[in-house]
Amino acid sequence: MQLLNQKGEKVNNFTLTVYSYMVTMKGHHDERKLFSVNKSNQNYLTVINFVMRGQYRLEIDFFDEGKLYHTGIYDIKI
Ligand SMILES: [Cu+2]
Repeated sequence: MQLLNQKGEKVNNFTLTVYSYMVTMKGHHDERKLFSVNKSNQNYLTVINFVMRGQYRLEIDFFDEGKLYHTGIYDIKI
């Protein structure tokens, strides 16, 4: 994932976490992960395990100096 400011420049000063789960099986394969920042290209990286086909939801929290700035909710079907 890339984070861009309003000028289109990459930024890396946020801390990102993701909470992922299957919408119809909440509690069965939930994961909480921290993103790391790749030093060379500033991309935010994490690994999410999709253990079976179905509907997943990713709740990504964006923290700015420890304060929650935004939560993005992303639905994907595998
Ligand atoms: Cu499942």
